[in-house]
Amino acid sequence: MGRKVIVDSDTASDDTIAILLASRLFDLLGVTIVAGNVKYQDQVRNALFTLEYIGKKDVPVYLGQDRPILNKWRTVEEVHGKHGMGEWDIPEPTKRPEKENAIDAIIRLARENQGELEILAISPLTNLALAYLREHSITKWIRKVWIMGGAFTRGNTTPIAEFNFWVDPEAAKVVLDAGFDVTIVPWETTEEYGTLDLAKWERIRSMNTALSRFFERVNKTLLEFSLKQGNRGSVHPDSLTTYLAFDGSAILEQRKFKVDVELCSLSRGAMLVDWYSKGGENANVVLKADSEKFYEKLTSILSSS
Ligand SMILES: [Ca+2]
Repeated sequence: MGRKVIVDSDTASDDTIAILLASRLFDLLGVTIVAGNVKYQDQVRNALFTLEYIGKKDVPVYLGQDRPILNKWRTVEEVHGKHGMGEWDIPEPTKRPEKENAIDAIIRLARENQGELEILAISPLTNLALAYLREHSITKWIRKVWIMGGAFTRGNTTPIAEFNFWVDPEAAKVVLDAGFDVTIVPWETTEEYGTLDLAKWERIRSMNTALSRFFERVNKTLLEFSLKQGNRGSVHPDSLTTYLAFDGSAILEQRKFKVDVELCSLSRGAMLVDWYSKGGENANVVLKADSEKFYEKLTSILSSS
């Protein structure tokens, strides 16, 4: 079996592709749902439907926090579509979520798989922060935490804050200070190396498989939004992070820094990277990645159906 992971997700558009990649590249023990992109019940439905669609109905979905610790946040249907799946009005899934809460599930799975479990946190960090506050030992049990989040030069939600950190900066601070082995793939890196331009979209379109059609439909609004923002294509932070967790050779530059998060006022949610830190480094930050390797793996999976 492959490496054991939990995907912690605010399931909408690119999250579903990250779940697909995780199900093909890792031993996916569960998907935990946390407040973020769109309405909570839509996210739950999207995750259940995705697992059914990709033939992974046996992967459990656990419901976690339906709001951040303190913040009043807003959902971003304009990025992901009315219900988070582009314009696709997905059919009602038959799969149901587990009765066990996501925070209990994270702690239990970490305990049962000590030294093995990795968390792919492609969402606000509320679930993971609360799991840590309940059971501090998870920092020793969990092998690695991969975080898609944070911006330190330009934000996608405020001038300096990336969405996941902005939704729950308190949770991000708890997780960064906890002592996990953390690798962060920040917004800037995902925008630079996780963008699929129109030529890449055309190649995916021409595959015409069940999974390529799934990709097109769930990411339709995301593509339109990204183009309107002036980007050259759709940005795929969650799936890039999932791929980089799988293939370390596709991480072309990373550095250990002391990383913190701003909790106040205008810069709330900004990631503070101490570029000249000498001691106290708490996170590995991915600065450059191999976008072609990512695209090749993604397309090989999309064409495999
Ligand atoms: Ca996400």
